[in-house]
Amino acid sequence: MFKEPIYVTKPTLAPLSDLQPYLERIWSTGVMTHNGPLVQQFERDFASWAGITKLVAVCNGTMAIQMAIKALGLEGGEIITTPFTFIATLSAIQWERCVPVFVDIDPETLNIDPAKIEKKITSKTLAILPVHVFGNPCEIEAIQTVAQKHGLKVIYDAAHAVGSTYKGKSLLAYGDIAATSFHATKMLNTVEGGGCVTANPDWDKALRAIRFYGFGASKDAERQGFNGKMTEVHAAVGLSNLKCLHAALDDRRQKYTLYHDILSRSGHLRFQRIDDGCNKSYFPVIFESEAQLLRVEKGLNVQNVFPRRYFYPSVNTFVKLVADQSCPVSEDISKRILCLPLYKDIDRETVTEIGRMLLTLMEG
Ligand code: T4K
Repeated sequence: MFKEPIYVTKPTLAPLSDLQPYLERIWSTGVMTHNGPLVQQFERDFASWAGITKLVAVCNGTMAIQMAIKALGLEGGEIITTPFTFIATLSAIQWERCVPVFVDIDPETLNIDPAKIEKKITSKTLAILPVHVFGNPCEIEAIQTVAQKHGLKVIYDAAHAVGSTYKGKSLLAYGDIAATSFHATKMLNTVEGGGCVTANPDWDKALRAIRFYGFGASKDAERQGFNGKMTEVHAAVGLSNLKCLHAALDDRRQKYTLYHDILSRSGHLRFQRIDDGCNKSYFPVIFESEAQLLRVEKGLNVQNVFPRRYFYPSVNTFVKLVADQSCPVSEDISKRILCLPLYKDIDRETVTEIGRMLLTLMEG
């Protein structure tokens, strides 16, 4: 049994001494927010790190999705999305008065199944909003083909996708707009934070106006907006953490492989089928049944290990929020999937020990 509890994740943090100079700048100038110099620097440095044109830094990942919907003028329409996601995807859609239409997932990749999208398109459909689940790239070409055929916009929920690539480019470069998260639990964190990425200058301009109450360069409000700003303090945390991002990604890949090597010895566990460009930021394990998962989870909890059921329940089953729409694959996987502890500060011995504990519990 571990002395201290081991949770599913821990923030990746740069040494405090790297943050200090940024904070001193803020304290000396008094510029704390409103698109200040550190937010602008974070946008430039992150864009250059990821090899994307531009980033619009915002206050969180949920707001990034909402802003993307607003910038593309989709309010009130139907948006096709995945049920296998965090509730934030749904809430962003609903706050923009859009109707979520769920399309089931591929049981191997855990991403939206593009072959099932077309059947759900109606005259009210305006966009497709897939999620790159656990940083694993969606079937981008197939989604683009359906979108183009029906004149739909594509917004990727890329909350997990920092550090993932697809065909040699950052995964954030795909879609009309990609919305990511810089939450404390994500690969790159600004405490709370998020960002929108688009190659279209008009949408980029719209996003910048929306995040600042709808104001553009003039004093007149150019459009409807709200307060979606990232603060200077959050950008400072992001700038210092950005310097450790490559190392954090390497570390994550190694520990992912370690878990995979150990757990592959069980003939009863299944893993997400991932593309080479996946950032391996999460380690999900799929059990044969929910009963088996609950038994193993309980056993790990006794050893002071606290994995998380991402994502459970399947979002289409939140019946107080959405009309009943059956998605059997997502509902089934949601009940059988558990994400194991994986983060920078967890050492290889602990990963090995958790892997072994899990194998033993499987036998019990
Ligand atoms: N789209 C998708 C697909 C998402 O997964 C998310 C967020 C979003 C959109 C929206 O992005 P944001 O608006 O959040 O930027 C967590 C995160 O809060 C959430 O960001 C994330 N997805 C979701 C998958 O996981 P919880 O409820 O599991 O968080 P919590 O607080 O239980 O944290 C998990 C573990 O992390 C804790 O056991 C301990 C550790 N932790 C957490 C925090 C907050 C720390 O060590 N320090 C911390 O400050 O939702």
